[in-house]
Amino acid sequence: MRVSGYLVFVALIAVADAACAGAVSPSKVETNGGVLTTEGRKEFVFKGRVDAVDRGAKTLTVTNENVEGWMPAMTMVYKADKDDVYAKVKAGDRITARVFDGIEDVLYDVQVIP
Ligand SMILES: [Cu+2]
Repeated sequence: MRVSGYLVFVALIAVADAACAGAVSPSKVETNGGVLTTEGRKEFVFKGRVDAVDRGAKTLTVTNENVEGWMPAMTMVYKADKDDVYAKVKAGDRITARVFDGIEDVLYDVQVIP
């Protein structure tokens, strides 16, 4: 059990790295299953512009500003922590969100900037 759990963890990190490098496929990171939790992780403020919303795949393509210590400015595919985000956010919106160290492709508490 310990070994298989570790392998799952490594696989998830590999997927996150691929997403950060610009891969366009949606992340497989499972945040609701307790595999990657935000507990104890350093939090950062994320700001960006939504380029596309895929309501079927449940992903957001966002061009983010540099987040010092988390991720440089880039355009990549993110998942939201809650499904209602895909209905309320549209291309062109500017957003803020909370993001966490070691979870590089999930946006938490997404807010549209009025
Ligand atoms: Cu990235």
